[in-house]
Amino acid sequence: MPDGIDVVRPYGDTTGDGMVQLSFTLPVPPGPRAEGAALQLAGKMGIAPAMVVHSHGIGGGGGGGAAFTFFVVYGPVRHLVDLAAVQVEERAYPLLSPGEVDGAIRAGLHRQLVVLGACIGTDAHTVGIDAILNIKGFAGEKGLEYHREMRVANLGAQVTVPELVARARAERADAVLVSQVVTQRDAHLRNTRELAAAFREAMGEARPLLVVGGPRFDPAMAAELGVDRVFGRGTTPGEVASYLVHALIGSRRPDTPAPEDP
Ligand code: B12
Repeated sequence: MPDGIDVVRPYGDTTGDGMVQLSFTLPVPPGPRAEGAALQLAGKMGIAPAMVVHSHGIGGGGGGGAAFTFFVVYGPVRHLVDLAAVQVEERAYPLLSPGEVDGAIRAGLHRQLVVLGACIGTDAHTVGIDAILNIKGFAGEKGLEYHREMRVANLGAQVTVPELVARARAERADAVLVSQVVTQRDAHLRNTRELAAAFREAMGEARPLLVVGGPRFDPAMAAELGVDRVFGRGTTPGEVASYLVHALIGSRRPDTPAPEDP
């Protein structure tokens, strides 16, 4: 985007043509009527003229045929995007290397930083919290277990909030990291509020740092949910490690990073 341009439109074939692509499912068996229904919806959403570029039946109906149709619709919108009005949660701390993280903990805390991780509620999606915690990490970055100056306990899936509070107390956790992937009926929001309330009640001001993450969280919701920080999709372990240093120790880059493992 050229400098100084604050108003943009989507780009498809030519600059500013407004083309967007949208996918959705309707509870209608596949066929011309379903495609007509999809075009009606697209038109009401401001995509006009719209094209159904893909559709197929999904789900078994009572008689064996598909009861639903999945669509991909393509077409132009007239809406403009005002970049000056965009509000997002900006990262307010520097990204540190693993050596800088360990150096900061050693110099600032004089002991290992204790991290507990878990999926709470009925959520069994552990891949996200594992990506952040396990040594093998994510997106080319090592997980928090890699850090010599961190002691990490990954409690796994379907941990109850009372169990997590008890374990945090027993381990004297500095930070509790919770993953929530299932968002049906806003379970992720309800579970996070329950987590925050339980820690507040059990430990008050002495509670550990509370960090939640998952692909459908809005990082701007931390205060509203009663936690310290919310991470969304694509988070890397380095971002989390840097945040822990920033929040628990202070964000100044350490003068002497600790040597990294070969
Ligand atoms: C793998 C998977 C499963 C596996 C999970 C295996 C496991 N051990 O984790 C199995 C088969 C068990 C499963 C089961 C179910 N699943 Co499932 N699953 C998925 C799938 C395909 C991938 C999820 C994943 O691993 N992503 C990769 C990781 C790395 O990404 P991530 O979780 O987003 O994590 C990143 C960030 O979000 C962030 N992050 C995540 N957590 C945290 C925590 C902290 C502290 C921080 C800092 C950051 C952070 O960092 C990570 C790295 O960047 C998704 C669809 C999809 N493509 O996403 C569906 C999906 C999540 N599943 C879904 C559903 C509905 C289910 C079931 C209910 C299905 C059923 N009817 O039985 C069950 C629920 C089981 C349960 N009790 O939870 C839905 C959820 C819908 C919703 N909005 O709620 C999805 C979106 C599929 C869909 N489109 O319908 N599932």
